[in-house]
Amino acid sequence: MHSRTRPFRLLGIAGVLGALLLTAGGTVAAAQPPPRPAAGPGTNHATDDPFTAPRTAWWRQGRFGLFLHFGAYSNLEGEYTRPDGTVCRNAEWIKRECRIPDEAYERQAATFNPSAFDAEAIVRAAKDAGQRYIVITAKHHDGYAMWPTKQNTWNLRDHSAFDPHRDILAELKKAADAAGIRLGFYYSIWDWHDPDFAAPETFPRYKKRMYGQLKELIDNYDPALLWFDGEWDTDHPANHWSRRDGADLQAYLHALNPRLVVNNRVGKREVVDGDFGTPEQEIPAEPVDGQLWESCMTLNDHWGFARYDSNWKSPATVLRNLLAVTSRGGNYLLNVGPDRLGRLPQPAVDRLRAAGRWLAADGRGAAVHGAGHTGLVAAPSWGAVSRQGNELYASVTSWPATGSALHLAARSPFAITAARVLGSSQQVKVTPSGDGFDLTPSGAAPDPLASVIRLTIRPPAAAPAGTGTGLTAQSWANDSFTGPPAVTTVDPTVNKSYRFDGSPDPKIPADHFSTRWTGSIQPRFDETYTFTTVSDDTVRLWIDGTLVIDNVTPHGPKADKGTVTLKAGHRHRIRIDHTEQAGEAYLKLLWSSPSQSQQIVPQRQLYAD
Ligand code: FHN
Repeated sequence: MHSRTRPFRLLGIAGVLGALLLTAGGTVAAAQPPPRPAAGPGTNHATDDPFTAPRTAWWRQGRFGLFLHFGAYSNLEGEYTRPDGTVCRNAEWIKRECRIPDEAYERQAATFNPSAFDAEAIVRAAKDAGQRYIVITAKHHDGYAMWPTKQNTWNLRDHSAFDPHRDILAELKKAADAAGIRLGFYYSIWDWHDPDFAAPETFPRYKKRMYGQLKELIDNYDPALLWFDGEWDTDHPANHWSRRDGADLQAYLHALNPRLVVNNRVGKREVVDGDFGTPEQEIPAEPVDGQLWESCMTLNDHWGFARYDSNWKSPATVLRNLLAVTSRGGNYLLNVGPDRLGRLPQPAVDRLRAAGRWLAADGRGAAVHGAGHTGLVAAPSWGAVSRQGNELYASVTSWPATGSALHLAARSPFAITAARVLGSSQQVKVTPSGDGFDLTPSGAAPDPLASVIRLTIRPPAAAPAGTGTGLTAQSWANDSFTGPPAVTTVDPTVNKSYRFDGSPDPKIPADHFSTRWTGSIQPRFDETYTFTTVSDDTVRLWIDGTLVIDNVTPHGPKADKGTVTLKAGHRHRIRIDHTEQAGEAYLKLLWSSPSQSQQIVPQRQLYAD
């Protein structure tokens, strides 16, 4: 079997003429250089609040995605027999963990022929599962690109036995668009194959090719999301990726496509990196401070296909995980590894379909799609509670014995005006009890996997939305608030991602500056609010003169939080002091309460006074 390589003489001509493209009329137009990202003093890279931005709405409301690990490693289906006859098992790490020599791995990749890859079947499986987005590995650590990249010949078009007229990412994009499913690409920064990756002096050449590949993916397939990986410090080969690299890449990507959603592995998984955190094979016990998050998990025990791995999670486990994640305000990205022909394993399809059937029945999908965390109640032991509008969805995985009650502890006074078991005509008695309510269903659980009681509530009273314009912001070109402020303005929100190069104003250098915000903050609920700051280097927060957050030890990107009871509609005094010494700089102010989901404090609730 041979691997195809492009006619390099054509590249030579193009090289001589520079990056020139023939337009439709045969005239020659200069290729558009990539847009230059905003940079330098006065730049704030935060363009919106991922918790509320239209840009992330599809992701936050979708809640449930399909992860696909598919690459040259899939061709081995999780097993490699060495020349000495010993058998080594691994999936997507098989080259490295089984110490397959480069030429042997390239030789096997040249036989890769996923001829049965059926994009419509894959999209249908995701849709039938109730998954609203798909993330497929465009390039994993082995460096093998699953699209016809022009940056090298180590890809499915130029180095395989696959039909050279097909493009599986284009096929998947077309099928996903037709089905209303968003498509994202996983991209590994760590690259075991690129000859320029390992040495620090050649790493810039690798980065140039990486930027070129990412621009190809964005230009040719318009992904809604980029899911980076392989950002961590490691060796074999040494990974020189830095936080500054991550900051530069984020700016570059958003200059190419401001709508793009990006995960935190674009940097180094800090709370300021990308739009969402990525806990892996685990579910955080409660909402994550300061950043959206998505739990990614395998459906069996491997990311890539392994023919011997039949340890599939049950539909009950998949649903419990999905309901737990949703109730804590997260997303669930569940992985399947297609086999060497590109097919989804039938046991995986069956389990995805079971989850989708449950979501599609009796309106239960509303407990997940568009739902999220509620602070109105304590997380129960018998299941999970999510909120959508004025409906609470009590998803019960431990149904009570007939006549016994489920207790729901309230964290703020609200009323339950109706209660209904979805998929059943049985009654639910709602009784005020202690710190909340007792819910007593009259019959048996209507569903063996999980049963949902929809509670219609009269939520705590809310003061009218504010009319604020933001806080007064004084900034100094020193990190000690010394002398008259260099700049005084009104900031609509406190949402600053200066990263390495930005600052509050073009007149203020990127290092050694300080900012003081003052004014008043107007809550809409009579509740205990949790204030979260995301800061670098230091932060102090006062509400009505009380110090609520005090972190004056210079630090890297960090979330701190404190609580204070506020009065609905009242304008509470607020002051925030932020100092930046050197390196990266951030300051974000978020709030949450039993009735208020976590967000950057919005402009209309801030007053400059
Ligand atoms: O090394 C990878 C692994 O192969 C897989 O892609 C997971 C999925 O997120 N990420 C890395 C391990 O954290």
